[in-house]
Amino acid sequence: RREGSAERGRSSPPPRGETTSHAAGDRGRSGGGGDLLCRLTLVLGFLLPACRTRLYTNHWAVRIAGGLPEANRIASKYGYVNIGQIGTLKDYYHFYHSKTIKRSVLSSRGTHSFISMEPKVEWIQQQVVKRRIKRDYKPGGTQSTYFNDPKWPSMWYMHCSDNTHHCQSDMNIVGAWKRGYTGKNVVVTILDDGIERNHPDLMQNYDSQASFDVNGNDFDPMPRYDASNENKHGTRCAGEVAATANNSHCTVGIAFNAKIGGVRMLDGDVTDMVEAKSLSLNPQHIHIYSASWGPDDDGKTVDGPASLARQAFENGIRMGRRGLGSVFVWASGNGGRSRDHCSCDGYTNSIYTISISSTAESGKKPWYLEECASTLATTYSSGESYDRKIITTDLRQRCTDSHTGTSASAPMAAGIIALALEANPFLTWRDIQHIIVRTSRAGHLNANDWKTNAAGYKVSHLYGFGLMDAEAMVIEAEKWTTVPPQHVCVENTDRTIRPDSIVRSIYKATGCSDNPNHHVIYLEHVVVRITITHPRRGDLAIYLTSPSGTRSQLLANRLFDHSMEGFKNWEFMTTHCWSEKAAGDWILEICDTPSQLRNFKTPGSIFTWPISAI
Ligand SMILES: *[C@@H]1O[C@H](CO)[C@@H](O)[C@H](O)[C@H]1NC(C)=O
Ligand SMILES: [Ca+2]
Ligand SMILES: [Ca+2]
Repeated sequence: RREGSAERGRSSPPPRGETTSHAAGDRGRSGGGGDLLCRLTLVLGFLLPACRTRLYTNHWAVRIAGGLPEANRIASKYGYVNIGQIGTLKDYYHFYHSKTIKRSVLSSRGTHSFISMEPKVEWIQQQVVKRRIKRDYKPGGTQSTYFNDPKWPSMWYMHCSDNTHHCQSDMNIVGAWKRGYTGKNVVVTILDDGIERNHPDLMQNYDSQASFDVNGNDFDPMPRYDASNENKHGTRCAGEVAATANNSHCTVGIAFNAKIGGVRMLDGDVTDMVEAKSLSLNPQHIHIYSASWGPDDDGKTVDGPASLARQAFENGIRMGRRGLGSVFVWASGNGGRSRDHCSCDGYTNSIYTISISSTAESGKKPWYLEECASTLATTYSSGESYDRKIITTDLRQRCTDSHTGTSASAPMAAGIIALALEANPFLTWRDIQHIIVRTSRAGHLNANDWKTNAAGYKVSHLYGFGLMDAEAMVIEAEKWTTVPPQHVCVENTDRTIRPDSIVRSIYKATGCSDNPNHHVIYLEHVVVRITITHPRRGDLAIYLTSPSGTRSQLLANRLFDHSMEGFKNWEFMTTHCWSEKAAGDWILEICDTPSQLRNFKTPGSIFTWPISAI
């Protein structure tokens, strides 16, 4: 569990296999359709008339490639005024036509409408009037969504700014609700120690088809009760996602209309098979799997999914959700105090999982946080003892305000992703990662390593791309166009690097430009598979610099890692080069800082890095 100290350890070999990705090609997006009006029916207290008559305006959204001069030329040819690019949407322009009726129930006809036949016009949409919803609920709190759940007023991470503590951001969850998204038709399961399915705040959304007891091999995931309430963890995570809203009980889930299930799999021996069964439960029914556990966060373990769990991940992303891909959300780890580094955890390090870090209410780094380059984004959780914690459902039909650690952050992310999946159920597993990269924000999160990569995204080893933003995610999801198929380019360099204190190795990558099926133009994940023999693994630090100059730390020194096993085909992953170009010189640096604990009589090290990546 990623909240306390009880961890499980395994001794399976490190993973290997498929690596890096990205998708080449067109990054165009289509605009949000007029159908939206019908979707925005009930928006928490604001009852909107469903599917009202459309009111057309004399404003158009137009997509034209070729830059501003071309857009201006086309605008004047058909009698429009080009008001300019639509926000940050490249190639999308706001056109205005003064000669049409300002508000009409009929879409506009006339010579200006021939613009749609213009070959350079890729897409055009006359704008329809939408009901204006007040979104300035933040200042003062007078517009705050009101729920009668007793814990609602103290749920700071959902409506922090109308709270006396004045936190800085609340992940805009209420903003997503007000746009009509509360998780309807989305199914989430919690892979953990069970779920109290008859909890008054969970029973309404409980989904037996998203539940199983792998430990007991039956269909009932009820936790095993003992005096110490050891098995409270899954129930706590579940409430964060989908506790019922406004039922006068306990809390409000982030996706309070989602279906929630639980898999009881941590209350017994965890094996590769137990993991594989859990990760592959009912993949045509379950959309999101949330896991807040992993190998020991003791700062000396290197472990990841073994062959069955790997297959479960791969089947999930290929076949789950009818080919759109199961969504696996993972807690990045709680080993901060043991100076653990999440690159040594093959679950968080996997390209198939969305690895989630935590930040405290203040935006400060929590003591348990593990840094690494594979973290995608961050949600709130506990921090110092005076910082507030996470409020959720608890075992024995109770409620708690002390859920903590990255354990609390992963289900929060799962809930936010559920809102985005309601906004657009056709998002693939990679679309979701792209949307998270684009919408998460550095904001007030405190780190000394924030950098902007060549694609313009701010990223940190503490927080990935930053704090998740639910409203920005549903807006992006609504208009999202599926990314092109993933290309995997594996470039092999078998080289041995002489032992030294720092070795630098430059590898000139093409991004597989000679093979159209593998050619990677823009990067998503970059994986470097490394084999190192070394007398003390914890003395190593590894950095990778992309052709655009973005430097990721793939491994940090680990104080407690005295292992002589080195790394055998271990896959280090970084998200920091997201959307950068793949081709060019990659620089791998391995720094060996001999600690006092090192036995100097042991011979030096041999590094090879079959770089399988890009
Ligand atoms: C919650 O329920 C109360 C009645 O107990 C009602 O007055 C209120 O409008 C409800 N809130 C929302 C947001 O639906
Ligand atoms: Ca409730
Ligand atoms: Ca860890």
